[in-house]
Amino acid sequence: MKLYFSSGACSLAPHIALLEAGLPFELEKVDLKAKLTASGADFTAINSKGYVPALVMDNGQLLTEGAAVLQYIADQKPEAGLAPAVGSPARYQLQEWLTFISSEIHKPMGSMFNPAQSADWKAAVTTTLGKRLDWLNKQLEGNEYVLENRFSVADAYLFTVLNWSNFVGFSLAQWPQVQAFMARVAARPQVVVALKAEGLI
Ligand SMILES: N[C@@H](CCC(=O)N[C@@H](CS)C(=O)NCC(=O)O)C(=O)O
Repeated sequence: MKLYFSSGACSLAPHIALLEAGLPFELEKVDLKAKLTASGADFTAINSKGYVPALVMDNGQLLTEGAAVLQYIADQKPEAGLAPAVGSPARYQLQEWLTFISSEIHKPMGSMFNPAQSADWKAAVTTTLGKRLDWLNKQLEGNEYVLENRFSVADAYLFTVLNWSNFVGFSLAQWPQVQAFMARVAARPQVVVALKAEGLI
């Protein structure tokens, strides 16, 4: 497998998942502005969507969209327990979490990096994100992780997109369970490996 990534971007989640699963993989960094890979290839020729994450699967085909990439990785090593079994009720709950993280947190939090974001737009995003984090904070009461209280690819994704709060001036201080979750995930040995590999710590 080969993961195309950009430091600290949403591709950090599959990077963490690959490490947590203990699977062999290659990494190639992408300059998202220039749309060039570290080896000088045109990234849009690899992924015509032009964004990360993009994973070359073991059969050589490209898979994009974080929620799909994360589930593919988890399913390559079921014994690592990063996703419930396909077809089980818990698997649909994992998909519920991945969809929630993608649409309700990833995209609004990501919009805060946009230099064209107006003050009104930023205020609206901040309000909506606050409601989502109020809800998330309650879900984490008494739970170390979001699904069945064990680490899954949903936690890797949630950690990745909430980590952007450090870069966009969005404090998590109002949500103590969320803050504790971030510290818990950041302390996992394979997460530390991923953060170091991406130059984030
Ligand atoms: N729908 C995609 C969105 C991926 C995405 O937002 N990627 C960002 C980094 S976090 C990116 O590569 N942006 C560069 C661009 O769109 O040109 C997914 O869920 O994987």
